[in-house]
Amino acid sequence: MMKERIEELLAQIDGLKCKNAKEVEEARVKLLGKKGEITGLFEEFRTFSPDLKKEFGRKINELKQAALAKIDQLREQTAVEAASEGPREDLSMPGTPFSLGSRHPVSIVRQEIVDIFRKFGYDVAEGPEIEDDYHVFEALNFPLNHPARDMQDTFFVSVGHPNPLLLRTHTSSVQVRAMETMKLPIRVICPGRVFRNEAISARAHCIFHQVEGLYIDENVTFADLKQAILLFAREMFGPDTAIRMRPSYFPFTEPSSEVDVSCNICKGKGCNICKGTGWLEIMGCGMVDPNVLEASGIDSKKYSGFAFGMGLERIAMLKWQVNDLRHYFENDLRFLSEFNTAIEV
Ligand code: 2NM
Repeated sequence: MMKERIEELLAQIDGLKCKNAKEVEEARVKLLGKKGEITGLFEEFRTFSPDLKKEFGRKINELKQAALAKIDQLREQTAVEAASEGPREDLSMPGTPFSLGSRHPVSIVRQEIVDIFRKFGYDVAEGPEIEDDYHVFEALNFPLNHPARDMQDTFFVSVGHPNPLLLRTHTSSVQVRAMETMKLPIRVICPGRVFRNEAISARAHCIFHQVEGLYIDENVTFADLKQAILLFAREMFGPDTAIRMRPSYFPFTEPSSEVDVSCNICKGKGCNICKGTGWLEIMGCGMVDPNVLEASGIDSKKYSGFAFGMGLERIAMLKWQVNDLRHYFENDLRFLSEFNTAIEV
């Protein structure tokens, strides 16, 4: 009786066919479910004498394995068939549109500036945001009592150390590292994020972005600086742009200068963006102080150079008339989506 049932079921399993997953599940329940036929055989088997158990033990287990294997195989087969039989995608339908997003205004101006200087032959260098006092102040000719070295102005990471760690207040530290390591002549542009301990307002923020540049070679003069900046300003703000330089002071340059570009909104006539002056301040610059060159091991008798630096938030403010620095950091989509230069993919 047991022998015939097993053979019958084996034949049934062998010939089992299912059209879909539901039928496979039904077949599984019928054979192997709680009240299934094979389950029933196992219950009967348990009551057998040791002799009969010996006779049927292997066969009944083989039956179970055959059923499991067949169910598995049918499951796979019906899944594949279901996938290929389902309603086909209508390839003539229009795609689902999704928004690509846009670039941050600070990223846009950084890219523009970096692209212009790369075209002029400058390399791009980056450096650490957590710097040491030496690369941010000492090597840049900041006297020990300079206010920038004060806790009020700089975020310190470690104090009570001869060369404390701090968040860089300008990217000039990257240029110091360039002077220490690069072969002369040096042409580098250093974009990066900088940190100053300021109360946050429409006109000040504790985080902002700079691009600084440095050129060192034999016989570099202030005339070279002026020409480089004029060419940059024309590329950046349009071919009719004029520049003017006003004397200024930085610890790391001598002489130093502030650079204005002609206001391309009112064409120099005077408007509320240039506050009626016809000029917009865009950067600081100067001839690298010999002390700065010597600190990084460059012979200031043989070499000279110029350096410049600009704030990206400020330039983006002029370009798009952004009236509050805080917009740049708040990630409000109503602001960010104003700069709809699609991301290049
Ligand atoms: C500025 C203005 C003027 C500057 C100087 C240096 C270095 F490292 F060469 F000394 N880097 N950047 C510099 C000079 C930066 O930003 C307003």
